[in-house]
Amino acid sequence: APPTIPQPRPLPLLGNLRDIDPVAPLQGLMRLAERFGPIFAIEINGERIVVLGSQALVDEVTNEQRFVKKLSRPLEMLRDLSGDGLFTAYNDEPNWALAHRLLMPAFGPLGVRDMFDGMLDVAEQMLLRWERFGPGATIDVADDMTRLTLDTIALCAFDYRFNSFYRDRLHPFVGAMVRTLAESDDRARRPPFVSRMMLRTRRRHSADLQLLHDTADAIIAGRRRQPRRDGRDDLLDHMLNGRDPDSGEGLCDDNIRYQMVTFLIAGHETTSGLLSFALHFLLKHPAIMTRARERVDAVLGDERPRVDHLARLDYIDWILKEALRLWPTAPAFALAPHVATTLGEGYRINPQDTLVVLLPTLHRDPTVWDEPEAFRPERFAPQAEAALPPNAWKPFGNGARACIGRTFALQEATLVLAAILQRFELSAVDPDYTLKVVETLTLKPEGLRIRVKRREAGR
Ligand code: MNH
Repeated sequence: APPTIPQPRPLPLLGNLRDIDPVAPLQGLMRLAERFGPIFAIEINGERIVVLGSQALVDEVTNEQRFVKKLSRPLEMLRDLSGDGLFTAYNDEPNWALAHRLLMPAFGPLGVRDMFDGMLDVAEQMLLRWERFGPGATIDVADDMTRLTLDTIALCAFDYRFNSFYRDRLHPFVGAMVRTLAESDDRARRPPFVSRMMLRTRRRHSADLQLLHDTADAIIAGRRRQPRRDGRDDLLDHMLNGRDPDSGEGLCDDNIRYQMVTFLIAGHETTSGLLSFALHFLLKHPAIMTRARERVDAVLGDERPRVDHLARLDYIDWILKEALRLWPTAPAFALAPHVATTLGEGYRINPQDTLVVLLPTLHRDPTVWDEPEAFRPERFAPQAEAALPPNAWKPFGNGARACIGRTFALQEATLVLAAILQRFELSAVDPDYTLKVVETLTLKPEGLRIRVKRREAGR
């Protein structure tokens, strides 16, 4: 007989609902993985979810001949916001392939190099603000990283300025977005009739969607009224004017709006979390902080950062990758097999199941990483990285549906981390801060506050 997939005992009607942590579902799954092992099942609203957290199993399901991306329930709920935009499109929706072909070049290495000036523009706004407020000011790390990454994606992709560093409170877009993500997650767990009865939540949700869509529509209308002056095409121009070379097709207005909210959301929450975790780890590991600063000083000296510096900031790159190992900020992705099949030691699965790759658990697989909990950037030094087994580190997802913004995110995060270290000494407001991870579909360290002091040397 085939082995049965371990599962906490389900209740009639509720299934495994009470095994889910409503506040921090992902960290709840990590605890279940410690109890049940690298493969276990839970049943939510009649759907069987098979959670995978080892390199061996993930290596198997990343085979695109056998498995494809599945929209998990929360992503299905998110379609109210982003429809058939790249992130929430079904694999066979025509707009996925069309948008993928039209937009890939802008997010490739050359396209992203062109966005360097926009990235530096926003980073310097943040550094200047930190400098002006001085060493007595308390900086909420996650808030400022959110200002930074939201402004960066909007400026680089759409030539639009949120001007978040000129406001005391975050732009209303951010609140609407965070609530929309959280509501999509909650809806995925609630029985549908309960969601329908929650009138106040529904009203707020509609208002949030409206604000997010209006923001995108206003940017599109602005561009139609007034094309960019420098004659260079940005991502928005590619969306408005791009035509498929074979079919001559372009993206329709609804789809452009969906892509825009997708980029604004996917393009900033995750990178903001990455920078916040990276700063947390540097503060907890003074020797790594010191080495990072030495590397930055050796490469940048007192020069204004340039795109050609980035390739030499390899230690910063390792730090970011190691931060993404321990706390991958998009912590899971979902797949399903094309046809009924078996997995691992003969576990039976079928296309109705949702396979969830639980990244923080995968990234702690003890057969791959020694002392998995230790923060060690050297794990990503070229030789060490090359020796890793395949699919042991997957923070950007898999295959055709992997992250389109990977190069963008890593370039932005490398630049920002280096520019911060070049200019400031950092200290935690609370030296005993212990990491608390908050979840809104993405992960962030909660309550991390720092002070910054201008360095004597540096720029
Ligand atoms: Mn991103 C898909 C992680 C930054 C735009 N991204 C994914 C997936 C993961 C992911 C995982 C796959 C999801 C799935 O299989 O369901 N992304 C990240 C992380 C960072 C990140 C960890 C930063 C760190 N992403 C960005 C940035 C952008 C972006 C920046 C845009 C500028 N991501 C996307 C889009 C997709 C995606 C668009 C969907 C791609 C597709 O399916 O075609």
